[in-house]
Amino acid sequence: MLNKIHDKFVPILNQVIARNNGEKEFHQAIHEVLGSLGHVISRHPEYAESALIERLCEPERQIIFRVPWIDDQGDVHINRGFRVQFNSALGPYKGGLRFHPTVNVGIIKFLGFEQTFKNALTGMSIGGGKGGSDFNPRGYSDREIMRFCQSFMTELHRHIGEYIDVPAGDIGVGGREIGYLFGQFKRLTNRYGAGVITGKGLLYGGSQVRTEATGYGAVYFVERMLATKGYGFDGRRAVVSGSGNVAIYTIQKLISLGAKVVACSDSDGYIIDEDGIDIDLVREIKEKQRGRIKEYIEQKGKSVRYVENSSIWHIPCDIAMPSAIQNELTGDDARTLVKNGLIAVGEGANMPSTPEAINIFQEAGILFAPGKAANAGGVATSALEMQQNASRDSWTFEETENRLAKIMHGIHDLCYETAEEYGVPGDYVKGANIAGFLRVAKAMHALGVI
Ligand code: NDP
Ligand code: 2IT
Repeated sequence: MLNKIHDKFVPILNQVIARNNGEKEFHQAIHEVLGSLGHVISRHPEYAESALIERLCEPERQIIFRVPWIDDQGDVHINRGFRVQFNSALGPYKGGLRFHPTVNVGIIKFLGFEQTFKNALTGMSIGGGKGGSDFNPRGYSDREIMRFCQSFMTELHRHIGEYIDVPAGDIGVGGREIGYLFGQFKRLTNRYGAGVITGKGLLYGGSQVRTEATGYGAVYFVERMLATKGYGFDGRRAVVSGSGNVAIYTIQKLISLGAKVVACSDSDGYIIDEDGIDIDLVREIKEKQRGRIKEYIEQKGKSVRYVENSSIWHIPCDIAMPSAIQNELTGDDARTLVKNGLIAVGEGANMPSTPEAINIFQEAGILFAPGKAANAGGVATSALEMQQNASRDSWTFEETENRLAKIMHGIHDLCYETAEEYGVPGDYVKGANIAGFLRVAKAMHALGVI
């Protein structure tokens, strides 16, 4: 169930669908943004001129390449690598790399499109891009991961640079992978060009708080959103999907602000701990041992259950923070959450709620923070890392976290105020899409037809 869009945009959407055959997540992301722009175009007809919207929907450049690598048994594998350089009106392309078996060009395009608006919302000089591979890192040794990353970078290095395109992590790409990728970049170019990639380790040009930034940032956004209704986190029951980078630091921050997080998951199942999730144990299992979330029950015993083949969103909660993958929260899940008394949703992942789910939340008056606003803390802190690299400086944890909190509050307020200004108060989806669009469109308009 997709929302109606302004008549003017129907041919644009039809062209996107025809030109990007079968790429349903990309169509979905474009449809959602076009669905927010009707009011903008009546106020700013100049942004519909010179095919600006059509240009915005077409990536500036798409690179697809072969990634051959050799496993520990000596067998050769071939994966496919991608980098979609979506929009550079506001700055060099910026966005993560995803290593996951579901990756294809349509997934990378949807992520690059979303990234363009997200990065605009931060107010920093970063354009939008995304990349990755259909490589599934699960079960491979460190050496295999290293050889894969080296092969991936052997091609990618021709296309990136501090002033061109600056990748970072996403699903399946964390500190270990960024280290191998940067190591190979450095070797190929004979330069310590730290500003070419973000999410680096603290010893080699990384920033404090980058690891925590997406999760912490999402919680800061939701905190500000709850405050508009006079609510806080204290004593609230929360469910967070996933148990990767975003989920872990979302849970950690929620707990520190007084919420009780009762469940988290991985792609095999979820755990529910009525005593509240022990985040140090989750970190031990997932970050140190690279294990599965079900191992949590072996260590915890009684109050914990592990459930497979069932939706985590059927657990009653006040606050839901989907932090795993796109379209993980369906219309059915949304109905159940609303029935169970939900008050707010903060999307840590990119596009985790289906369009039907979003409609259900909004119609029920649930506070809903869309991913492109709520999870912008990761990329914003990447931009802070770029800033530190360029000035050869490094800031303390406290200073960096203060900056992150300020940026997230600013993004919240921008979305909130834009929604009011355009006659849709409380609609953070439209607020984020309109505010992000206005920044990109103004820059594109000023730069001419390129
Ligand atoms: P990670 O690889 O660290 O973690 C991903 C988590 O999601 C894992 O626990 C994974 O489980 C789980 N997962 C994947 N697919 C499913 C599924 N179908 N059902 C349930 N769980 C699933 O990735 P991140 O935490 O970095 O990314 C999570 C989301 O946040 C993504 O949408 C990403 O685009 C978005 N994001 C990430 C940012 C970052 O800075 N890292 C910034 C902004 C957004 P399993 O191990 O079983 O695969
Ligand atoms: O989706 C995202 O914003 C990210 N994966 C982080 C991108 C970045 O460049 O830090």
